[in-house]
Amino acid sequence: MSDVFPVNGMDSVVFAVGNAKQAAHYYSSAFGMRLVAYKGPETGSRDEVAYVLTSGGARFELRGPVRAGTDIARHVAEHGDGVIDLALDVPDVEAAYAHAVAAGARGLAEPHVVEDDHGKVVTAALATYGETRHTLVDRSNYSGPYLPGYVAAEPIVAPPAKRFFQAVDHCVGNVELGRMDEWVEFYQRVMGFTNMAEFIGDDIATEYSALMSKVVANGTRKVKFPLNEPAVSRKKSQIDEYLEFYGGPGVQHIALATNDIVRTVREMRAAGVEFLDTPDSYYDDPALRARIGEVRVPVEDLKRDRILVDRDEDGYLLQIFTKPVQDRPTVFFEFIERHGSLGFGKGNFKALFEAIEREQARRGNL
Ligand code: TYF
Ligand code: FE
Repeated sequence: MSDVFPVNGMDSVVFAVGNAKQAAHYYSSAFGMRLVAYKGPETGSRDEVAYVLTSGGARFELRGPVRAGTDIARHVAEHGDGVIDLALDVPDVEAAYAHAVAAGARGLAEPHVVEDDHGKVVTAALATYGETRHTLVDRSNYSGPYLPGYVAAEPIVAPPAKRFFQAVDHCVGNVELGRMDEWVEFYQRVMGFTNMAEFIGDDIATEYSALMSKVVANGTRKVKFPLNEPAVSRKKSQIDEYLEFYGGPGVQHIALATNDIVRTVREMRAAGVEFLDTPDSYYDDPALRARIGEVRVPVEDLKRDRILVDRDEDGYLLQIFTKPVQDRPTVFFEFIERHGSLGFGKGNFKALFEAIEREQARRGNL
């Protein structure tokens, strides 16, 4: 079968933030990322600054306004800090864009070449849920630090001896009530993505999650996009809380792949990152030990660090979730260490959603 929309992987996750200078420091000192590129007034970008940071193959761009009246300033005023672009690395921007637009996607930028002394980059952009976009990027003929217009930059603080994460595992979107299936269908039609087995259906929703979720992925499963919608239930859904405070649909969480979640969590906690708490009862439940069998870390260590564990037919995974990383109860991160499992932690949904709801209640939003 031929892939109608070949994708190599995530190119970068782009954030609009109110104070990019301080955000760059946070992602350096607390997430162990390395500043690699910059643009701003000093480099001829008069209205906007951008800091580009990497950790292994994961790349974040933090864009901030230098003055009022810019699009980034408006976005931040409306949504707070958030993700504006899940940029995709594609081998053929022209073909991908043409396919997407023919399939009904809204084009935001036609394919075009940007170039400097380091070579050429081809990009185009498509609209997705809310004000989020997918820029399509082919940088295979480019050797600069990021894109034309950006200059190389040095790390803000000394990066940790071992990086805390090495890739973006999945990016989750929250959409309005009743719209999830439309967006699943969008990714199927526009990008040829297919549904993955894991989903949160009506049954789980009415029992405890107050949300429904389906996952779409590209052919190689390198790019995975779960999509959530609120479920009608007695309590206010965590998705409704997000939609209210973000001011519409948007990216809910970015999951980052680590190969040593214990070290990652310890070092990030020491740097002041807040993670969701999991009750002792989760670890003391004999059913958990029976369900997960042998994993590489003693359950006592998982308990100390509040790391969740799940097993399915393909293997197991370890995961943990941060609290929201800005003042609004919107975007958060997940860290995930996979050992064969291709899932998203189905066995943890109950404990996870209870932990999220405790936070919601503390904020007065439940
Ligand atoms: O990405 C996932 O599917 C898991 C579980 O609001 C999850 O991380 C699902 C919905 C949600 C928070 C986490
Ligand atoms: Fe996730």
